[in-house]
Amino acid sequence: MAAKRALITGVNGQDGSYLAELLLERGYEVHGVVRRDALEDPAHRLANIRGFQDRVQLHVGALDNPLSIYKIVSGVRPEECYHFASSSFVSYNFEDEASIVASNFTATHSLLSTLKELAPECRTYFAGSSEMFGSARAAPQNEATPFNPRSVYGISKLAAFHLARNYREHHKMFVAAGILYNHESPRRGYQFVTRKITSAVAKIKLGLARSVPLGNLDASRDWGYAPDYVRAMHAMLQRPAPADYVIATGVSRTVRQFLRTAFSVVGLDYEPYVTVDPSYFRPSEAVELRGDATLARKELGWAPSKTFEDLVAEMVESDLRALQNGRR
Ligand code: G4F
Repeated sequence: MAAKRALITGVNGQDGSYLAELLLERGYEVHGVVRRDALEDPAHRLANIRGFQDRVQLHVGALDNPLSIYKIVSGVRPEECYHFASSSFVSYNFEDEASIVASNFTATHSLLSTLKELAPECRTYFAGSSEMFGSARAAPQNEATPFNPRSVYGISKLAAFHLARNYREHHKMFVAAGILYNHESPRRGYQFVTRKITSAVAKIKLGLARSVPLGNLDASRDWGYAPDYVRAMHAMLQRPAPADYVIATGVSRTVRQFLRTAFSVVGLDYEPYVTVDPSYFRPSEAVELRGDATLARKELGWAPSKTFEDLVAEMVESDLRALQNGRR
């Protein structure tokens, strides 16, 4: 039987790279979209796919250029498409608004409208986010919880989520959306709090840094393990019919708990090494963001595989190894 063809936008990001590995293991022909600047700085921008890049067919494209997406989809004719390329940092900086809307909403529209024309049978995954719940009315949140986004990031993701639903309901395309809570790994970007902490722990342990500046230590998040979350995405596209699923562990922890756990991996107490910098503060949630993945457990047979402690340890140990091997 011919291998299934999958197209992944943002294949060099955390989720794109784990998903590419999973699909390769399962015998797919994997195509990935990357921006030209990634090819110009492969040591950094393609680091996540370094181990298997030769098995992924890379296409240079920019999702803000509909013609480039049209050409890629027309050449690949994917049977499954996973759309990750977007702005992923939750910024409250109003100057970022136009670019966030362009990468999260307009680019999703370009991709879906192109798939409708060229590959209407393609099964598509859209990456929604717990930020769409924003200032949530209740915890834990599930697929029926009202959305109440309060960052441009959350608003643009929610608009794209409604667009994805529209393509499913109106154009009868197979479009499934994950409403994903924070998911972390050694491939997480350094701007996110978990990686910022684990890379600082590694530097402090090796005497390369003295402290880490952070925002609100009492902020809480439902943190899971990224490779588990890409398993859920793949399972969504294997269902008889498309739907939306919350993917989360159901347990939230504070930044302080993350810190304590990360420093304990190297036998240190966190307190002497942390400074609080108000510039990292964001509006805090009155109701915590914590997900209820009952539907995914029932319909996708999905469950997280890693404990919080093991996730944190894997990230710290990976950052230590990278420094010891001169990679960071
Ligand atoms: O790691 P974060 O920046 O992730 P955030 O904002 O929750 O967003 C991530 O998860 C979302 C849900 O899946 C995605 F939609 C989104 O794309 C991204 O992947 O911040 C986590 C928490 C926040 O409450 C923040 O206020 O950590 C708090 N925090 C405290 N000090 C900090 C810091 N966050 C960052 N980035 N840097 C700090 O120094």
